[in-house]
Amino acid sequence: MPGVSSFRTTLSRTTLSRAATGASAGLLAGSTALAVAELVAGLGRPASGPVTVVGGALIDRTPAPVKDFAIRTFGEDDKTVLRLGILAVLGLAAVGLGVIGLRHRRLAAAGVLLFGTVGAVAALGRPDSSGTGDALPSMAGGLAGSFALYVLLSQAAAVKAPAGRGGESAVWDRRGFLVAAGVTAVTATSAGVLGRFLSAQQGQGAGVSRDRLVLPEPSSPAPAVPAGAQSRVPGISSFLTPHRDFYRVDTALTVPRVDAATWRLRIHGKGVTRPRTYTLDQLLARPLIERDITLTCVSNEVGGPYVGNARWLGVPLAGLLREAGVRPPSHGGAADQLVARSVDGMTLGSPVEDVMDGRDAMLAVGMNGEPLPFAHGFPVRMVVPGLYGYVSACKWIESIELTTFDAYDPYWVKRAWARRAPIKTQARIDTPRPFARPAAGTVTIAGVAWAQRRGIARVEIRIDDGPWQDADLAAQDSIDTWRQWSYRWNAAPGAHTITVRATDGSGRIQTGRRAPTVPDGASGRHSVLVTVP
Ligand SMILES: Nc1nc2c(c(=O)[nH]1)N[C@H]1C(S)=C(S)[C@@H](COP(=O)(O)O)O[C@H]1N2
Ligand SMILES: [Mo]
Repeated sequence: MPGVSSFRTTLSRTTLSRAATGASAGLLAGSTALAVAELVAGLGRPASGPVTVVGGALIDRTPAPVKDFAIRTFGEDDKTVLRLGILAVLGLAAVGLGVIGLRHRRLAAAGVLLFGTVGAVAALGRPDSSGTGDALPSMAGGLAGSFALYVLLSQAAAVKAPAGRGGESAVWDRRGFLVAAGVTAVTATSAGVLGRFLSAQQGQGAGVSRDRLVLPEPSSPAPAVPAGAQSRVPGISSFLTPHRDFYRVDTALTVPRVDAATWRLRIHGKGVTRPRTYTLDQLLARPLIERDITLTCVSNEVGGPYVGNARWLGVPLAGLLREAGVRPPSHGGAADQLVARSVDGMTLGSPVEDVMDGRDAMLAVGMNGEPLPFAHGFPVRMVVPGLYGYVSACKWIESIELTTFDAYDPYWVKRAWARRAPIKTQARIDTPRPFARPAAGTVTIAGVAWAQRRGIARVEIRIDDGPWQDADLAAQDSIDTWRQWSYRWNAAPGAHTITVRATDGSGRIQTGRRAPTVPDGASGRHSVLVTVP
């Protein structure tokens, strides 16, 4: 029956094109919502934009193992993946609301408002929220999106209405929808572009303040890196890590761009008899130290990439604390925990005893001869040799509070990580790479080993189940830096497992016992499987 089949085709075509109309109305309204929200955020505080605050809220609620998985799998792209994920979910929701709205226009418009409200609530819950104004971008976006969806769907309803009436008005109504869609698209695009522009403008003061910053000479310069500290073996990590290769781990979806001119550091809390607030110029006027220090992330797997070595320039932290009246617990001080807080609301807690025990704990302003890059904490961050980053290396720092471990758990400690986390001795094989196929004969195995505060005294290599053999150590720079090593191996054909272990300066051999990164750092030995053809 040709009549029926042609009827069905017409029906399904109509249904399809109706659904497509609803979906495009939804997507257009969703884009409008996001663009208007970005515009309002750009007028106020860019970090209060909906994708940023919802992403931040999700990061804070991600269980430690999942976060570790994300870092492991996506590495430093984890934030891009999260952003794209949020946009994908929003896109699907927008399509859904658009289609639902074909029948239930008010409900769909209310749905868009609900998404705006979720964003507003997330914004107010951010630790760096600066008040109710942070809810504005999401609310404005929600309202704009809701209005756009209602208008578009009204036009879409008009597209349907003329069936059975005059063909002329059907044409007119379809045009009405297209016009409304076009106006919405242009509005959304302009709002989005303008919002981006305004956000970029806001970061400019910070950029100018960084460009203008001239770092003073250190009163205590770092000794020159010993000539023999940098091995020439191809494929080994360079002794000083260039900025572009330096790992970055933080929860910031948008890198905070802090204007050095308005930046302040406040020192206060338990046992602080002289609370003080410093400007950057005041800090820079003090005697500065320059030191090579290797930074390590607790999320670094055995053999992983989250470790880097830099030349830091900064203000000794112990001196500032003493001036504020702080004494370490061993000298009767009341506070045993120093909580550093950043402009984005991150908190990190270090033992007061450690930062005052004579090690080069500092408020760093320079990294490898330059002001800190924004991603690494401009204008000021903490660096404490011997402690994992999450219990010491606060970037974009804005205050230091003296308290106790009993009284306060900082960010990561609330999320299953240990209160105290000194760095574990580790050695990493940089070359050959896993599953490499080096030719038989002499193969140079090389890598780095670290045990900040203790130094590296020995590195040994084992081929398959053979005996441990001493690797050659490159010169040691300081006990706070990693140390390169290499081993010339006479490789015979076959599959081989190369394993490495280090001994620290106190004579302790790195444990072979495997531990995951949570709660206080991975342990175990790095090994690499290669095939010699
Ligand atoms: N404000 C802030 N500071 C932070 C973090 C963070 O998430 N926010 N992460 C810490 C962690 S876990 C590490 S390992 C180091 C990493 O410093 P980097 O990114 O400069 O290598 O910064 C620390 N400082
Ligand atoms: Mo970390």
